[in-house]
Amino acid sequence: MTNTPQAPLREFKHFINGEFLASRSQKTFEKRRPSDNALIGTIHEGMSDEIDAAVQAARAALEGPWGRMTIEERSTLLYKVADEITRRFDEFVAAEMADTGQPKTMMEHAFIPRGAANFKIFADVVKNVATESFQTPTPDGAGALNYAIRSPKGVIGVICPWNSPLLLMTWKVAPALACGNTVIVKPSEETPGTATLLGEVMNAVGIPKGVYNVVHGFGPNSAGEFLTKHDDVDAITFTGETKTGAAIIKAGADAIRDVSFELGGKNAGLIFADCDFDAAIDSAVRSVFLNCGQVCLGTERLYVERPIFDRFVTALKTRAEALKPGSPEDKGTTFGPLISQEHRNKVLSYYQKAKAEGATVVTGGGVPVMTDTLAQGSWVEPTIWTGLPESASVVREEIFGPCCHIAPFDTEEEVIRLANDTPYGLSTTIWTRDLSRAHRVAAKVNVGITWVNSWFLRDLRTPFGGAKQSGLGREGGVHSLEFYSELRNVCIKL
Ligand code: NAD
Ligand code: 6OH
Repeated sequence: MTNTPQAPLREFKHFINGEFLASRSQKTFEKRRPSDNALIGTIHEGMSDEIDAAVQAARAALEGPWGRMTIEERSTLLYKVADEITRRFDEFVAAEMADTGQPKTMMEHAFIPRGAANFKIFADVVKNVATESFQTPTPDGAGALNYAIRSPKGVIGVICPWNSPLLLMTWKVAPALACGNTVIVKPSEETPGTATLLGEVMNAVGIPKGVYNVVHGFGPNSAGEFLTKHDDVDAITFTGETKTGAAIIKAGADAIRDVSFELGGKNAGLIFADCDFDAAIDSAVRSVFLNCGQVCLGTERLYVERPIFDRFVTALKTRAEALKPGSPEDKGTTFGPLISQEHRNKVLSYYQKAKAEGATVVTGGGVPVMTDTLAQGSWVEPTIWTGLPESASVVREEIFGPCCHIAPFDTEEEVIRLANDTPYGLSTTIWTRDLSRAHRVAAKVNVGITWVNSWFLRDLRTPFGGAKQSGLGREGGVHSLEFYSELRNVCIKL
């Protein structure tokens, strides 16, 4: 195991109207690296002055060259954004790796390529989606033609989490820009890196100033809250915790501001005895432990049909114990740290609660032994519990850590009831070779996304979002266009 190399201290400034700016208040806060808790930079904290400046720049850009561009011209520029991210691939990988501590291989193969791909996908979607039109009968027999026009919604506030920063931010910024809006991004206070680099990319490819703005800071009484309360912001798109979503709705209630929310989850995996066992185990290892369990679509509840329960628990334990925590740069590292010491305290408090509530700890439950500087990082062990009732807090509450509870089930009806017994409704995975059962169960689990014999297999044209407390609205493909544009009807009497 090697230490993570020291990097020069970075200063993360806001990106407003095409320029990198310090906070007027000069307030800054520290960015520490999750793998070893080393100080890697200072972040300027934006307050209402910075949000005001960014909103003004974004509003002005709507009236400027950006507002006059054709869809073709905008799409061409978005392709250039994607190409420039790819050209500066190593810098994006390094920035996200430093911010999150997750293995380089995962950044290289999944998260950063997807950040670039989002721009191409939405450039294509916006060019290829038609709007509806109707021939309407009229009493004089001449008729009328009704058709719809999409226009930009305006200035969009984009509030982001830390768990896969570039992927989740561009999944919102790309369709917003494709539809002709301008944006103010408030990255998570934990992950300033790639949002800041994207400002350089925007300037390099000629995105007009004021179209893409970034204001760093926290949520309450800081950049996040000031953005959600600003009178001249037309809509807020947010990914993060359910309780933060509630605060954002309250902040925008008087202004009747439109919102799109991707929120928390407590996702279930349903493993039937007839499944492809090895494939189900491979998938469970990913869905429970990828990104150190900090994936909204991850699985924290597994229900396994009784005939294969013991075999499944043993196999997942073996695989969990084979994960290799280490420096994100090491090729052999397969398991990263949690995002921060604060989040580690939260996850470890659930590890304690599970024991107090009577769990059988199949594996993990503590902190791994790390050497040298890595000993200071926010590491926890991959953890599996069995034996808890459904009322236990680790079975009910979103932990957002590398852990799961596994329970046996006997019938299809029972497992559907267990899967749905949660205030959340983001995603489910179903493992079975019985196609009829797969369709039947998929129709009955109340979630936004169900994967059958797979997990995190994404087609970016599909509707994405959560049921119940896991979200409001859908994004993806044409569904993103619905949110990021104002659809207006024109009725022409013929
Ligand atoms: P969080 O809600 O704590 O923070 C998200 C963002 O909101 C941050 O930028 C934060 O500064 C900001 N914020 C916090 N309070 C605010 C306020 N009052 N007003 C305005 N902004 C505020 O979430 P997190 O801890 O960064 O991310 C983890 C959570 O995100 C988990 O619950 C996870 O399930 C969820 N998530 C959901 C999806 C999805 O697609 N459904 C995807 C990723 C993460
Ligand atoms: C959450 O942590 C990951 C969400 C992923 C997506 O929104 C996506 O589009 O793949």
